[in-house]
Amino acid sequence: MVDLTDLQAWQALSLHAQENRHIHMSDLFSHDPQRYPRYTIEACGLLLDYSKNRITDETLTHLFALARERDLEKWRERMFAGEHINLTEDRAVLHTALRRQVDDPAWVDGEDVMPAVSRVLEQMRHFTDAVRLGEWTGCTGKQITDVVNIGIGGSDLGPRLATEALIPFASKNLRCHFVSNIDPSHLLETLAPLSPETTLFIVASKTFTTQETITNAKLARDWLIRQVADTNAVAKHFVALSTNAEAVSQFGILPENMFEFWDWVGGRYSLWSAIGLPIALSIGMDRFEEMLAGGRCMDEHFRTAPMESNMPVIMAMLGVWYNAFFDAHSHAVMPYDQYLRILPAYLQQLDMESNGKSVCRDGTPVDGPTGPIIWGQAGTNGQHAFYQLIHQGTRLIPTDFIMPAQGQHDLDRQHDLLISNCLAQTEALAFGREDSAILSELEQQGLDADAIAALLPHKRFAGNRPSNTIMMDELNPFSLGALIALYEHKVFVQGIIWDINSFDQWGVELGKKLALVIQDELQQGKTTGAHDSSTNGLFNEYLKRRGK
Ligand code: G6Q
Repeated sequence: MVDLTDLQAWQALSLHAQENRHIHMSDLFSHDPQRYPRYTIEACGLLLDYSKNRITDETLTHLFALARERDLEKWRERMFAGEHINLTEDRAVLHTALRRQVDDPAWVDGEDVMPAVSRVLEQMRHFTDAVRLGEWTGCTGKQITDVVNIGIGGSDLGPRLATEALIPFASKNLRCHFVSNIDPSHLLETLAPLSPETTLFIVASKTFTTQETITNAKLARDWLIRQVADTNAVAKHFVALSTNAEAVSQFGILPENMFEFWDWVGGRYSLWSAIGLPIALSIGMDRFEEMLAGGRCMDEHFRTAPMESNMPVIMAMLGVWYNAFFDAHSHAVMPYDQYLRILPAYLQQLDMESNGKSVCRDGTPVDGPTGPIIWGQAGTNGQHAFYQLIHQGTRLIPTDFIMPAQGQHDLDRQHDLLISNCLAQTEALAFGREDSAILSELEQQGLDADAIAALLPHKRFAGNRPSNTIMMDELNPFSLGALIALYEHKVFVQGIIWDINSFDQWGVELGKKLALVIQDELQQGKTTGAHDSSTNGLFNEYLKRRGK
């Protein structure tokens, strides 16, 4: 594969970036009254306004040329066709099949996977109906009131995001809790107010070997059996979501209580699979399928829309632009909706685990920076904390603002206040504040010329800070599905441009292995001494402080 920076489109883009380095969004807007309609697109109920970016038509032309030179369209088809594009794990990447119409075949290694997808969806429907209607009861015949999902990473963040985001659509009779951390405080604090007779545990683990999840699941199983004094209780209180039937059965969960998924579903792309069971329990299977439909709509858009009006492609290429030519190390996501407060954490995994790579597909070093640091928080909280750095710091931080037009409560005035903050931030970031406005304000305050001159640099807002705004009618299962799929495809496109495998995660695997070594040493009460002096020192200090 040709190095990124050797590509013709890249070189044209690089020259264009140098020539337009000092262009200001104020000028771009004042020269083009049509800039908003020109740089706004809609898909699947989402509106993307990308006009507040440091781009012109020429920038976009170069960016799309780059995507074409990188064969984006071919790679996109390879993904949807179920080819093994996850090379290092020799796997297909087909989470899109999970949200396909069940009569629309999807092939992996010569087999149509849709009958299996459909079977698990039916199993989920049957089970969620039974629990929600009170037909599935705990071991003492009581209705289930609390669901505890035990899982981590991809087996936690997706279902947690969607369950929390869709609380307004949730059953009032069933509360969902999520336990991920191996720190026992997480599970014990969650269980403290719960009754074992009415609690259902979901052990969510693709591999069913993840230390955190299995340790917490065992602790939960002990808690249940001890409290109800019935070793058979597991059958009525534990279900598993996994690809590993053997390990599930060894744990003691009945085969009929296991919901299967497959190795072509990556962990961080798995909320659409059986891993979505807590979402379905919370909002019901019909609503869960609306979420799948939102994802499917975005798949169709991504697959068929020309690049120039393709939302994930546009967002991805803007990210590539800032990453490469504006030294943008991070990308912020600010949902102006409290129900989306988990979104930044979810996208952190989706993006950083996928594109936090430093070698190309063929193992050679990448040619330039890859995935940015993703961060953010639900608005308006961040405005009173870290937005300062986005406005006046030395780094350029492209930011996505997300806003539903309708709030979830009958409090229009307060929703207007929320949204006015969101719009004001995008405006301030793009246009800053003219010196003349600051001067007249300071003069009105009666300050003398020296004081004004001293204050002016501190009060100056240069603006020209880029943002996207994504608006939807309301946050509901369909729009949430479309939004998540939008980001999934954005991450995919960037991976293609950087020529990396967005679908493995060897860094995560390393962490899992290293902890096992130290864990064994701690159990023996001594280190082999094979670590560095810092790790050995901390190990011994830890034992000393524990009185061992
Ligand atoms: C996701 C990652 C990782 C994974 C967790 C949990 O893409 O692989 O976050 O989801 O490590 O793994 P299990 O589901 O196998 O327990």
